[in-house]
Amino acid sequence: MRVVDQKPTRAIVAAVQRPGASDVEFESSLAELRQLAKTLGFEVVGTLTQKRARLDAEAYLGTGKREELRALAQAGAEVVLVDHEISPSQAHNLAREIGCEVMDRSMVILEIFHRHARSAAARAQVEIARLGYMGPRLREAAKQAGPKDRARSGTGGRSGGESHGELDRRKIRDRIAELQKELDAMALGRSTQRARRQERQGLARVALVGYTNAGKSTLMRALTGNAALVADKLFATLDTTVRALHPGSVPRILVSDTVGFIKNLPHGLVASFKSTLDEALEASLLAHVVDASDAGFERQLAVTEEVLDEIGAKGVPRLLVFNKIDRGGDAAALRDRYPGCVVMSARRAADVAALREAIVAFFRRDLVEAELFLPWAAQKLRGEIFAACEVLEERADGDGVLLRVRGAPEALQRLRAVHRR
Ligand SMILES: Nc1nc2c(ncn2[C@@H]2O[C@H](COP(=O)(O)OP(=O)(O)O)[C@@H](O)[C@H]2O)c(=O)[nH]1
Ligand SMILES: [Mg+2]
Repeated sequence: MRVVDQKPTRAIVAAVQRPGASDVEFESSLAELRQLAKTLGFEVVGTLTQKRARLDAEAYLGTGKREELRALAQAGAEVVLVDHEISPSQAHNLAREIGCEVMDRSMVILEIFHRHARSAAARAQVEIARLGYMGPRLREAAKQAGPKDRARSGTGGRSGGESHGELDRRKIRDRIAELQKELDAMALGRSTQRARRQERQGLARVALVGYTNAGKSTLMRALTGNAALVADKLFATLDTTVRALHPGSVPRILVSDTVGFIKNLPHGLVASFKSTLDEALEASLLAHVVDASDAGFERQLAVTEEVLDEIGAKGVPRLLVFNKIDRGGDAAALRDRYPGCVVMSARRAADVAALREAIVAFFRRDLVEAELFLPWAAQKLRGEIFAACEVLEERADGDGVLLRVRGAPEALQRLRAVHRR
């Protein structure tokens, strides 16, 4: 939706605190929304909150607060992010009154999922959720457009008396049905997907999973540095959230940053969240990043593991990473309780180096030695072999080169298969 280049979109976060919500819950939800906004590349320039028994039926905030928000927005903000799911008419009225765009929590989250959806299934699932969300909003817009709109109906091929709103509603319904059919067909084609996955699993891939704000993107940057984007054709469709570990290693290890878990995930978005997370299944190692300084980390850890099981990642090996230990948490107790875990701070270079070592060690663990014969006619494969394996010895041998290599069994198998083609 917004392409962020040099200048980030300035956003204001606005929220009503109802009597049921404790200060801690309220603050934590706001902090999460700010982090979600940052994930979208927004710069949060202000926050406006109000204690109120009920959300204002007309425009979410009370009249006085709306005035305040308008002044704040006019001082330099392009979008207001509301920390609730609000109705289309509330959003519409608020936007009109304060004179800038309004996004509610669901819309912010949908935008993030949209950016993370890679597989055809994830894209279809997110699109369905987006259409479900957009539907009522288009209707609201049509209603606001009012009689003018209706007067034009009956022309231009529309059946008599059908307004733009009704037409859009029908189009959306049809599109959702179509996407649902596609999804069903994909479910039938699962076995081919699995095969493709296995092929990819032969490559060394580690996916960072965990809650929003745990430090995944920070660790991603720290682990991959300014390494060039991965230009492997297998990953041509992937974006900047996949990068090579830097400094490099043999075999080359790819790190991917997955969509974060969200504490306040609107119910209607659960299915699209899970489908978007399914890229984690393509990794052979999941680095589960936990904010050790968060009082609720144990519950977050449990929820993450549950959902990973649900999407079929139960068998994928884990590396538990307790991050932000500089902010709090008991390192000794964590090491004791979760054997094999890494306790660290992304702010300490030595800790990042230790995490890198743990990841490299994982992929080294089950490397095997093998000999590959590369005929002179197949020298194009050389680069691929050197990227996937450590080459221990190289000997010219009659019709080609004999390479003694060390690599992952799956990678060796894949190379042999390509070789034979
Ligand atoms: N104190 C501290 N802050 C961290 C650490 N790692 C990340 N952060 C901060 O936590 C916030 C969320 O980090 P981010 O990487 O965006 O989290 P993500 O949502 O999991 O991708 C950012 O403000 C980071 O600067 C850490 O080890 N210590
Ligand atoms: Mg992130």
